[in-house]
Amino acid sequence: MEAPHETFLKHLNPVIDTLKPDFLYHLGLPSNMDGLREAFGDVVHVAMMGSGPRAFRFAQELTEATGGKVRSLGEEPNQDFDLMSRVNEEFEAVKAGEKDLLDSMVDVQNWMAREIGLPETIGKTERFWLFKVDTPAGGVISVNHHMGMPTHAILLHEVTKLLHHVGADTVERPFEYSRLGTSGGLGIAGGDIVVSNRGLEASGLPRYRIHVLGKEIELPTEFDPELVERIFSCRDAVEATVVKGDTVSCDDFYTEQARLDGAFTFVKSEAEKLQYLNRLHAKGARNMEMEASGFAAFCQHMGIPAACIGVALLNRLSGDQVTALPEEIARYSDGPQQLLIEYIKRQAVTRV
Ligand code: R2B
Ligand code: URA
Repeated sequence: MEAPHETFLKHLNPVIDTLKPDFLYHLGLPSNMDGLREAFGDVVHVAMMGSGPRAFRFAQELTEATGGKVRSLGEEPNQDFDLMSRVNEEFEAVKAGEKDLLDSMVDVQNWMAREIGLPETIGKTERFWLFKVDTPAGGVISVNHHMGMPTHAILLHEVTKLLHHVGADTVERPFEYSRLGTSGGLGIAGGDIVVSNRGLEASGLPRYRIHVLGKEIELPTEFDPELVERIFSCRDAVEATVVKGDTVSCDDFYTEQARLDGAFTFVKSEAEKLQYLNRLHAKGARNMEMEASGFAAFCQHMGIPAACIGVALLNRLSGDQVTALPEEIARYSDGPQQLLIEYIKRQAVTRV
């Protein structure tokens, strides 16, 4: 039984310490699972991004860039492991209806990854793809959060509970969170990166509102100014233009983002749309997406230093459709990843 530790987290719910185990349902990880503390007890940073494949690539690039090591909760790499005969057995089991094809694909993906030191998923993959990399700066989780504040909030609750259960939330070494994402630029070009000062709701106000017991609760939405500055100061390491600004978070890509190309639209004209977007720009907003304000509110409430790094896929003052080619989008999406990798590398130097 581990001794209780002093947590840096604010407003941490004491009930979770009475749950034996606390089942982190969407991650598929019970808090008393073997190996969990060894795998996650050293986490100093959690990088979150929309898509599972992007979380995989970030973990892979981070491993390579830092000389880090991929962490697994599965079997250790083993000289006697015969990948092809295991894949064959798996194929026979699926053919015979003894194993589900999709479960089998995740196992095969992880066996292949383990053979060559690529990131492996930890926990179940139905909702989130979670990877862990041991870097010289400490443990880093790379995980996807899907689209929008509701799924991101579920991930934030469960990852934070996970890190508390494994004792990573110490006062001596508080962990940090980041979101790496895509967005619509406001007066900035495709490929430009915004490190957010704070999140704004679609009205342009710096707040995040939720309803609890039928009553509205309003939370502030500031990112950690010191972490924002530390990440921003790494911009010399990336080719893209990096700016600081506010980020507008909406509950839809189409309707709330005032697009004229949704299945329906409440916006009557291009002029009406531009009036709204220009008003946000004049107030200091530089991009528009779907998570920053809920993310900032969660982290500010719990005292977790957090930053949001969003790349523009287009300038919304010039259009609505994302017409960038797939290779351009891949290059744009790599910008925030490279910025954060540089930050993590510099943290390793500071910590030595
Ligand atoms: C940016 O991109 C996604 C929508 O395409 C959404 O998750 C966001 O915030
Ligand atoms: N993601 C968004 O939410 N909006 C955009 O315009 C582009 C990406």
